[in-house]
Amino acid sequence: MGLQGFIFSFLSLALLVSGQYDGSRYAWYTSAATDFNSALPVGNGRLGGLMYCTPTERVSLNENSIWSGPFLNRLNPNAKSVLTEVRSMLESGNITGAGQVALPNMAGNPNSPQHYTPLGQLNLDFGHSSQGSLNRWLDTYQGNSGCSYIYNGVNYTREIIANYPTGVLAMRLQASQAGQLNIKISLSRLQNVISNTASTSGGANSIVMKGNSGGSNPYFAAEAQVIASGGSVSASGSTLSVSGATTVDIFFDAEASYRYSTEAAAETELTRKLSSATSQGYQALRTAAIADNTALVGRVSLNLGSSSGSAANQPTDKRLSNYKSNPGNDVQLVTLMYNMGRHLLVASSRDTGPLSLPANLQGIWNEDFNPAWGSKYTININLEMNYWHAETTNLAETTKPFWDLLAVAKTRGELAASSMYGCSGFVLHHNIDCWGDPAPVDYGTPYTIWPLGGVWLSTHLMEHYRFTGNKTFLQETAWPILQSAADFCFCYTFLWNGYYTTGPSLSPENSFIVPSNESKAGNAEGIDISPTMDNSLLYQLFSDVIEACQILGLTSSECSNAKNYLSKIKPPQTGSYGQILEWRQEYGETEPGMRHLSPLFGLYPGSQMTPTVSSSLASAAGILLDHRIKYGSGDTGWSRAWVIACYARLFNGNSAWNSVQTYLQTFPLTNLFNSNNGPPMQIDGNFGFTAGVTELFLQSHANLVHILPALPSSVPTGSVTGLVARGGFKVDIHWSNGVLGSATITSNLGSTLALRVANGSSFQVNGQTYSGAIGTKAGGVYNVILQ
Ligand code: FUC
Repeated sequence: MGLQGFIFSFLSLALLVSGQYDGSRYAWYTSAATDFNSALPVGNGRLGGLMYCTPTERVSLNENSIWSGPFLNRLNPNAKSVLTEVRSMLESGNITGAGQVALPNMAGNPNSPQHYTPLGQLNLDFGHSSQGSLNRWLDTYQGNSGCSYIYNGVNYTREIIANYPTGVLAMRLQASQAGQLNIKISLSRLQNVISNTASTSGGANSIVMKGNSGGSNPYFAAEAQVIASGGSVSASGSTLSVSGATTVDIFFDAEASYRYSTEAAAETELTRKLSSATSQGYQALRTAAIADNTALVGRVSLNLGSSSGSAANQPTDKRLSNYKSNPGNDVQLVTLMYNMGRHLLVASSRDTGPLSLPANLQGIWNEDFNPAWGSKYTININLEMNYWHAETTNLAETTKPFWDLLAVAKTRGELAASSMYGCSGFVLHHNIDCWGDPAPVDYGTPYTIWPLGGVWLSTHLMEHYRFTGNKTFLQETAWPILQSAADFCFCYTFLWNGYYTTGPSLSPENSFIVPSNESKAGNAEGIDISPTMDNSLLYQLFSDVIEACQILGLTSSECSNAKNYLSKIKPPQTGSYGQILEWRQEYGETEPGMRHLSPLFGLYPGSQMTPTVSSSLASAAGILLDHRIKYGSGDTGWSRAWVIACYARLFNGNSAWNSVQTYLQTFPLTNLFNSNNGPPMQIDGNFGFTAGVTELFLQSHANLVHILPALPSSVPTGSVTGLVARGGFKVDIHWSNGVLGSATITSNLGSTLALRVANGSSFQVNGQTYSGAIGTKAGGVYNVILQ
């Protein structure tokens, strides 16, 4: 064994022997993964790997542009011709009839776009029949994963890293005694493999697997290169056999046609990345991967105190089960889950060039050729939620793939706007795929005909500017999309009772009971005009356009139109028990505990219903939220995460904390992937959880940097450092006994700083009593303590 190998094994053993992983940082287990939901995820933003650590390892592999097929034009050619008719039916109270005309004539054909598919798996047959003293871990800080176990008196270790700078995955396999590694290595895929060949020619041990989606597009080539020290390697068919080695390193890449115009170009890139990886070697790749990962993940540190006794020192699966009966004992599980949300975003969403792809419904990890909801981009909550914590937890770079896909979808959506609605600008409905397919998806009145998907996505653009102050981004990336989103809305909305109104539309994904005289009374329907969420989205979009115009000094027609339209957007209405109304009238509810909180967009992620902006709307939002919870809302991981954020926005830290605990008792799978209360995994809740918890400690959406807006009484003492507030402020907060100890605010941009502490406490900034917004200097540091 070389010295490096020895040191590595020694470190792994040291972890194993002490059994003391930091319970806020590591997910770890004493048994091998039994399925996808217990295997541990790494990723470099484009390639994903899930390691099982079973005796015969199967690392699940993904490349984020390998989807089920090429772009499908699914636009329904009848849409435009029925639009006016459907609208008039809705206006005149024929709700049932409107749905019956809208669905067959506007739904896409076929109903579904393409879906995300697996790349395949890396199989490692060690010939081991048992695993003693097994230990496996995921480090949410470094972004790597590994395991060790004993077989026949030899300690075996596996480690997987995802390296973003070079763009590869790599593994190191080791035995503690020289010459004890014998491994059969292969790549496999259940469908559509074109070729799969192992070779040792020219001294390079490699397996190359090529495949496609059944047709030629997308096409991909994947390659594993194997370097064995202290043994020999032979090739037969698609398998490489290593015998008598002590250390084996595997370097892996895959490149797909989504990003390359020819197969040859994709293969050239594959060769380039792998030759760079092998010439650096495992240790250098590992060091670079960790440096890159920790530079991002390490920006934020959350400390909510220590768990009681040894609660946080148990393996993660045990902690999850203990937490169900004893949530108060293991506060560090909140911190671990928080850190997991940031690890998973960094692993599944990086700028990998012009056609980067954002985290989909499963992030980047999927081993199913027919995954739940196609593992697509659902854009009536899920993709948005994936990025809620990106800006606030100091990972703004991870949003680049979001903008890339939005730009692709804009081009597609402009054709859809013209074909379906006779409008300029762009329209998206409630799902898109990697090609930005803008046509309506599935076939149901509560979800299919919803034309504001592009508007919701577009509201993220101005948010990015608010956090980063990046004017080049605002001008070059954001403005063309905002302009196009607004152009669609100017054309598509119509005046109804004095307000610019959407329709046929819906309130994702709720339905209501058709009132008497509005056709089939008592039936459940979803299609209507002027749902509250649409109004809130239009309000946000037009406000964003006006803000962008001011910042960029623009005078284009969108700037004046947005002002005109904004003045005619219907404000949220309240109903019989004081609640925010979901629709234009108070329909009977089909599902009082509906998981989507669509009418509360203005509470979170919007700001229309914030207590400091409108106490009456905030209180109506609270009434609806309480009503939803009373009847069982928050019953999927993502829904519960949204609930956390909403209670935090209402400054109700204790209700938010109840939902934090309910979340952890109900939704995490063994590997901490979020679920909808059991498999399949869906990653939005991981991200939403981190976003929601962040809102407890820092908010900045209402022109105020609000420190400790919703501190739960269960976490009286703690700290969080490195969060980001709008206006470009880095914020570190320490609190004890339920009140602010001190906050340190670093101004990145020199913006004006308006502050609020907790429930309006008096405080000082740099020794001066705070009496109103203060000017800051870029780089300036502002210390806040209570008066
Ligand atoms: C929406 C939700 C479902 C699920 C799916 C991916 O349809 O209502 O719960 O999250 O997206």
